[in-house]
Amino acid sequence: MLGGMLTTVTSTHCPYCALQCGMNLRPAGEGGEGVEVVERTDFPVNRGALCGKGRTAPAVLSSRVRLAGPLVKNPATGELEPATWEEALRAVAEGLRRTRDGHGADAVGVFGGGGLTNEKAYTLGKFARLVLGTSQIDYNGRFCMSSAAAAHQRAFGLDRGLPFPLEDIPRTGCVILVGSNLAETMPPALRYLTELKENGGRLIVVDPRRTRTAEQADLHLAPRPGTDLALALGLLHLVVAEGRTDDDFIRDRTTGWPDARAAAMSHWPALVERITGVPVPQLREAVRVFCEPDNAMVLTARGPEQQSKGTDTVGAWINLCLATGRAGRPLSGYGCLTGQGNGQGGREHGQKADQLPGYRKLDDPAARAHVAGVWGVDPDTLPGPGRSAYELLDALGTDIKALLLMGSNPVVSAPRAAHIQERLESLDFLAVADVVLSETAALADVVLPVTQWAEETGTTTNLEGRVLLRRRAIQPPEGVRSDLEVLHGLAELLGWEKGFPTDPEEVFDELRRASAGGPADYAGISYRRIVEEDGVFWPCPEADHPGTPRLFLDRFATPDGLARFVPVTHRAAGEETDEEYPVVLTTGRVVSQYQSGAQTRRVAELNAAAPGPFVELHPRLAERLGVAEGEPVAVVSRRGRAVAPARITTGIRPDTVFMPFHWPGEGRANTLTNPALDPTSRMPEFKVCAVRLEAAARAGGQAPGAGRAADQAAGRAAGG
Ligand SMILES: Nc1nc2c(c(=O)[nH]1)N[C@H]1C(S)=C(S)[C@@H](COP(=O)(O)OP(=O)(O)OC[C@H]3O[C@@H](n4cnc5c(=O)[nH]c(N)nc54)[C@H](O)[C@@H]3O)O[C@H]1N2
Ligand SMILES: Nc1nc2c(c(=O)[nH]1)N[C@H]1C(S)=C(S)[C@@H](COP(=O)(O)OP(=O)(O)OC[C@H]3O[C@@H](n4cnc5c(=O)[nH]c(N)nc54)[C@H](O)[C@@H]3O)O[C@H]1N2
Ligand code: SF4
Ligand SMILES: [Mo]
Repeated sequence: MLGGMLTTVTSTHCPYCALQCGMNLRPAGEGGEGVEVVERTDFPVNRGALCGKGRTAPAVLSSRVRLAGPLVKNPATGELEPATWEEALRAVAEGLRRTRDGHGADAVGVFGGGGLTNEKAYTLGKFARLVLGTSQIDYNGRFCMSSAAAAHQRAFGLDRGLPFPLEDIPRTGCVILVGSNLAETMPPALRYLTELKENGGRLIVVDPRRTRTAEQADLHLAPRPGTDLALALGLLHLVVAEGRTDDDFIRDRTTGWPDARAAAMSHWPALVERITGVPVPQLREAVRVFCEPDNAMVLTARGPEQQSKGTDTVGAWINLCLATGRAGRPLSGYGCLTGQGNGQGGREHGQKADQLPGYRKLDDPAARAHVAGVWGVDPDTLPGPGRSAYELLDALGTDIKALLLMGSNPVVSAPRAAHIQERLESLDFLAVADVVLSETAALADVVLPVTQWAEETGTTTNLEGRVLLRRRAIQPPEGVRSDLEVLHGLAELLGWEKGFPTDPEEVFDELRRASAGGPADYAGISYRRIVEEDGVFWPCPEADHPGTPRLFLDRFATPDGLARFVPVTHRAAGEETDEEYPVVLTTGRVVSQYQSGAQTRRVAELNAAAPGPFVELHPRLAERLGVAEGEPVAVVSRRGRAVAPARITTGIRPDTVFMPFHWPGEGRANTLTNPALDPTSRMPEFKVCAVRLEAAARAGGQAPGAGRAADQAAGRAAGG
């Protein structure tokens, strides 16, 4: 049952992706106890447009699909059974305390999410460091945009996904969109690219698949997955060879060009064609289209970033921007299209292993002193940096014996998921706070059901760095509590009477103070300003500061104000194809499901549109394998085997197959993926691993050797 009655229309934002579309909610349902989404045209980012996920988001508020009350595992039966909140919170506090007392504070881990509001992410980080005293906290954003974040830091001294608002895109001359399928992952944002073309600007899309986004492009480059680094270096080589560098910009605004230039010059066009599969004439055309207009942008998303060389890859695209003077100037620059609802804010306020609020570094003594001051503790009591997300999950059951998880479903979304599932099962104690019984929550000792977007207030920071307010439109049902209430209750049971308020605005005001003077400075932002100004762009250090929609126009955020070229060279993926595993698997998304699917797989309309997993493959590969459209294909990697129906299309490279990762079970793409980590960002290589294919119907046993023959066929197709 849903709670109290809603009387007026409430302006708020979508619970899902980083576009954070504005929407209005109004009462719906027989007794007016539910809500429905109605158009909100006054919010500039989406101007009323929504995708199907946003439109149907209220369906997850229904008692039919959500958790109604806490669950505690009965040790006798191993089954989760209903419990009171008092019992559940006591069980969690007890589980965490027992582990800490027996094995030390670092035996307790915390895993957060980029979907959590700023208030929740901030409180979760504070809870881990103060109440639990553990260094072992990280979050799923590590799996998302961490490589772009690291490259941003390295080149510009600051990481904000887009250094300019989306509204600048239609006014530039050319956009290179690298590994983003915007048409499916942020549909209302496609408008910016359409307007770009209407204004005479050009669009280049880099994707191994001819996606709905690539279909919009003037030029589509389809590299072999995992070769974007070589591609960007090849383009930079041609920029130099054709005399298209902006030497004044390089001299006045950057450092490190000679080394970066030398590194690029060893990537000859013919070599780059051989590595990437992109023909030299297309490379030349891309350089011409990018360099001819006065302004241009490069935007990356998960394609080039989710690689074991993602940081260097993004670095190479940044180098291309810097060498051509397309950064730190109006209508030009590099940006990363962040993914999760609070993908930007969630990486700024301390749920990351090495971080304190305001995007401060945990190992910086001044940062520790400042934040400890706000928290009223001795800086020496703050733990140091911990492990990255995959390393943390991989340590479950060994070094880390208890875990508190809030806002992620790693059983479906972590790389090498069968192994991670085993690690989760081997824990002494697992507590999960979620809105539904996700695949990960189902493994927990205690499940804490929490309120959802429309039932609570909090801020998110969208992909532009615009801080927004989501507002409560409806009373939550009886049996659930907010994440802030959960952390407050646990803190109290663990001896912290104060310091964990449950009122989001009170938390935000503390976050403002904690972030003051840091790189992501929210000090001047208030709930009231956000509402009055359609969001406020950080940094915003003072109440009378206008916020900063555009960064780097005068100087970059490095100590000397100059952008830093980083010399990078191409290297192989963590796992290359070979005779046994001759095909490249890449993974990603479809428009009608979100992430691990925990929420969207519970919405009938979305399931009708995207009912299950599939393996996208080229007709040539399908034919040699002997599978027809819709027939089951087994995809086998060194980590495991997944089976899903074939979806045959000429829109993919013949040496590559694609699987979306939204489903658990037999078709789980992450059973296959390789957790090779980027050395800087610790991003796992979701976008590249080596697999072989088998026609699953025949590989079952009746025809021994058939699978093997099919593998070899796949190998020939891949080679050809
Ligand atoms: N419908 C929907 N929308 C979403 C989400 C969702 O789950 N569903 N999730 C949100 C989140 S958290 C994120 S991070 C964003 C992600 O948004 P995107 O990055 O747009 O999504 P992906 O589908 O992961 O990857 C984009 C493209 O990268 C391509 N690709 C694969 N390998 C490579 C490669 O080696 N190089 C290049 N250049 N491209 C490659 C894929 O073919 C794919 O078309 O979407 C957000 N929006
Ligand atoms: N193979 C492959 N794997 C990938 C990717 C890929 O491209 N390929 N992409 C990666 C990327 S970019 C991402 S971002 C991750 C995402 O993968 P996950 O981290 O699994 O993200 P979600 O599915 O959004 O999980 C969020 C969970 O938290 C719950 N939840 C939602 N809101 C709240 C809240 O406010 N509080 C609490 N307590 N719970 C909440 C949801 O119901 C859901 O169960 O997947 C990664 N995995
Ligand atoms: S594009 Fe993203 S924010 Fe907008 S409605 Fe869809 S999921 Fe929600
Ligand atoms: Mo993401």
